[in-house]
Amino acid sequence: MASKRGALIVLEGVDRAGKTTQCKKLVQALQASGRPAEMMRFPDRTTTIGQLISAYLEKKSDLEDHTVHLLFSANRWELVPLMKQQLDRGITLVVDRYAFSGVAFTSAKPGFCMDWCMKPDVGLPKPDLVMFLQLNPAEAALRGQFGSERYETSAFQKSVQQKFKQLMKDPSVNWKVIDASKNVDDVHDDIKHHSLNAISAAENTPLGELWK
Ligand code: ADP
Ligand code: 2DT
Repeated sequence: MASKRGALIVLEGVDRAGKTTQCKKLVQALQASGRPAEMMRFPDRTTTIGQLISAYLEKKSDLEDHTVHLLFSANRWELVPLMKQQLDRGITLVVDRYAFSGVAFTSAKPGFCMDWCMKPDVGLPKPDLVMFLQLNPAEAALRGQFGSERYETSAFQKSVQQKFKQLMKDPSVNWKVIDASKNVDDVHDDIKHHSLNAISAAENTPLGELWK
């Protein structure tokens, strides 16, 4: 009998909402309970495309806005074969940002519509669960200052938050909003609860295609 597939679980949210902290904790908890799991993050700055993106985010290079949007998408597509292979092997993937960040960040720039921004990511592996870590800007500020990378300003993050709100209206995606203002362990409990449900459901359903 073929082994059951792993689930594709994505964490999204604004800057400092706790995405990275929670992805790591979820992977550890899943592994500790005997469920194979691996963490991924986008952008994956280790590939050749990822290095171009990283230089752009660090403001070491400038890239035209459409071009960098397509590079972010290409950075996901280049990892699709590996993602599918791991999911097929029963490994659950816990992903820090995905196509939703892609659309929210680019469509927050002047002159971009969400429809255009979604197009390059149509057909990517569809997450079984997308958790949006909700945190208001005042609480995020208590967790530290903005860094110096591109997009790390409160005005831009505010527009990004609005774009995420619009994306979350799409019923074709299994969104769950998580209250990220709670302490790390309580947030983890919520995330684990939704993840275990998604892992069970994914075992009996084929992997979907995003926005198709
Ligand atoms: P993100 O990946 O969303 O930007 P991080 O996981 O890097 O967020 O967390 C940002 C900062 O907030 C870190 O210093 C982290 O230790 C802290 N942090 C994360 N989760 C919480 C929480 N639930 N309560 C308080 N501080 C938190
Ligand atoms: P971190 O590495 O700190 O998460 O920041 N972004 C991300 C985009 O503009 N488009 C995308 O497709 C993705 C995945 C969000 C990465 C920054 O890059 C932005 C913050």
